[in-house]
Amino acid sequence: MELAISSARESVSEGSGSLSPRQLVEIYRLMLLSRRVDDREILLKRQQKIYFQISGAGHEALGVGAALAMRPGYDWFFPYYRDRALALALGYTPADMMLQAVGAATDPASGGRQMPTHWGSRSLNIVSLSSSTSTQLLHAVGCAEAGRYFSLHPEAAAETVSDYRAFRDVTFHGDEVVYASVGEGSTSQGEFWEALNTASNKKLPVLFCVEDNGYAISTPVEVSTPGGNISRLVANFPNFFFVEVDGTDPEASFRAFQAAVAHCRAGLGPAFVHGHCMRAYSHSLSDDDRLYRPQAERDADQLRDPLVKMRARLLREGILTEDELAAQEQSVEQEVSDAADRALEAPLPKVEDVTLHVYSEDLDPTSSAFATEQPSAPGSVSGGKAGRAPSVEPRTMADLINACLHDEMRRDPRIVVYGQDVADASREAALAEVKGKGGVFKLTAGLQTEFGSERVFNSPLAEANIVGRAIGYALRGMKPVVEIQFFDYIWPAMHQIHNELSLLRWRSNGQWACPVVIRVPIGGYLTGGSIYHSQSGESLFTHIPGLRVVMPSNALDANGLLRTAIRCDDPVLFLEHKRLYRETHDRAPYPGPDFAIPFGKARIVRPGVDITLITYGALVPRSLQAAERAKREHNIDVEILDLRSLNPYDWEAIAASVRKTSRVIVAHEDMLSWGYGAEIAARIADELFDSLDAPVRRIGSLDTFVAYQPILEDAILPQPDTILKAILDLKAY
Ligand SMILES: Cc1ncc(C[n+]2csc(CCOP(=O)(O)OP(=O)(O)O)c2C)c(N)n1
Ligand SMILES: [Mg+2]
Repeated sequence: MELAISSARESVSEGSGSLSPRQLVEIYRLMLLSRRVDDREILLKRQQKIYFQISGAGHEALGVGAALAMRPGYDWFFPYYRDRALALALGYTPADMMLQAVGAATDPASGGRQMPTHWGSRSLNIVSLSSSTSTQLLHAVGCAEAGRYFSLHPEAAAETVSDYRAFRDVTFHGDEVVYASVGEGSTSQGEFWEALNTASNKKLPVLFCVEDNGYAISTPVEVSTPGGNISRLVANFPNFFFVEVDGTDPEASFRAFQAAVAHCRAGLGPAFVHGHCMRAYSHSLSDDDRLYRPQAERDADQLRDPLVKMRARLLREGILTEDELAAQEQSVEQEVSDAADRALEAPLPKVEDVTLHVYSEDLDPTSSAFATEQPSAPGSVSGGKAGRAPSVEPRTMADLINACLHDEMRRDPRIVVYGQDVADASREAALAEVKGKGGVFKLTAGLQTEFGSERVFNSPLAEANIVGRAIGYALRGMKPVVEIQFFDYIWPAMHQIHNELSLLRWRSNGQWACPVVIRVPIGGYLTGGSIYHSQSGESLFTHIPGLRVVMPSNALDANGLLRTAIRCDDPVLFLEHKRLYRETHDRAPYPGPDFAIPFGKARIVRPGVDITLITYGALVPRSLQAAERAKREHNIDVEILDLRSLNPYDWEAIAASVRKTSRVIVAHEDMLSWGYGAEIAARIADELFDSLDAPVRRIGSLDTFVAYQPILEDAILPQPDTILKAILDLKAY
């Protein structure tokens, strides 16, 4: 099969003449193979030997047409679950598919972790897909951006030792094309439009394919798409090549893809292939389309079945006889049946390996390699805005985050920084006259001026766009350090963070990874910040496996932890408390360009023997105030632990302190109920019960939102007095 399809591919690239009989036979064979794998899976599902089935039946012609027009292992692929024929035509085997269907350890895409049809292959550049519709379109955009970046800066592809780059093989080609497909129903997702936006704006070589089978499960196209035709809605995006094609005809599909690929490869911009195909079976084996499609409609659709039509063509044109078709059918059946038999015998995944690849197995961000001990000698300076002053001067958290970004971008050409308003000025010419914006909090000030607009740029006002593209960049070996302007607006990116960013490594059984850093200003105590500029909510993110969550409380920690975040091989959510950005009490001298702090290491802010107070973020200075008063006014000696990183967190430090004091308070700014403290308190109660002389106490904000009027904000958020009262109560217990 490999040989056949590559010979088809070779000769089709020669020109636009008709396909040869041999090529048509090969195309039909691939379509048939795809259908028969579906049929075999359906049988296996009915026999309860596999656990889920969704078919590519009716989409085969489009898939084979696309694959023939592209280069496997050279171009990049972000397909969706109906792309079985595409995968087979790229070189995926029926055995690979069957291994996933049975959930075998040797399933090459996921090691038994994902449902069937969730393709993934490093050698073929098929990026592991999720079940979420349309998320992958943004990954495709970021992937294309990374390919372009490496082509323009090949030196950036060089491997280095000692950080995440050691684990990323970078390959790129100046004329590579990125394929990304979805069903017509999925074009309603915002991420579809966000992907078209950036691909169009940046003239990226992304080939979007909409496989329009007229239904999204039971919802017909006119319900999802105003006017019923997506091509009409997207027609005004600049720089695109558009084509609408009969996706049940493999030759027409191939020609459409050939023209689309040529446009992308020539660097003219993205392409949009809208293929009208059909659904030969119900949506999945869990669906029965007789419940919502009249018989006449289903019958009419069956007349468009690409397999039936292609078979008829081969006969009509005298390319194959009935006997030859029967022989081909038999050989395909045999291949599929052998693949199924082998898969049913395949070893199952080991239960003890189930948490492998939640995080990087290669680089441990808690390791001592990230403990650079002391800041380097005073007198060293960081260039860039923050570094212009002598480093012996104490600098704010904002300054030292900015200095770290400057240092790291100098060190590593693979770092790109983008987000809303992070550039100094998108219109470069303006920079001759203006100072530059550099972020609404000025944390990225001067980066564009020093590193240029290719590496530091503004994104559209779309948070899923920011995170989704970052995933695409990172899986190619780049290091995106992106900014979400306010924690309060991270929610449109939550889908990307929860279902994609944190999951890619695990669901692909370690084949793919996307170690992105997301910097996010968070928190309240702003006097007027109100509901939408004061939110906390870190526990929603520490609850996501695969994601590191860090929250420094002072300038030095912010500098050292951000450096570790950037050099880490896992995705990191880096939470920066806005109220702490420019406080004078948490300042520190610039610690030098290699200062790093490992994750999962708490800092003892204040040693004490009577009570352990576990906290982080803006509650560190407030806890310190309360503890000083407790000592001064009541002679209670409180030990304060600043966790600094929330996932992983420093259980050893917690346990050692609680064993010493036997009394413990967990304090945070976020709401009390289901907050971060609940987990810590529960674990202390569970594992340190014998060391406790009193119940574990928690402090958090009221279970409500943060109000605008300062007297309300003060009442809602925990204050030093709240903490002092808890200290006194607990000591008296
Ligand atoms: C974000 C998201 N929402 C809902 C679903 C559930 N779902 C799976 S497939 C599907 C319909 C998709 O229709 P379409 O995009 O037309 O693709 P088709 O299955 O018709 O090829 C839905 C609603 C999902 N997988 N992801
Ligand atoms: Mg559909």
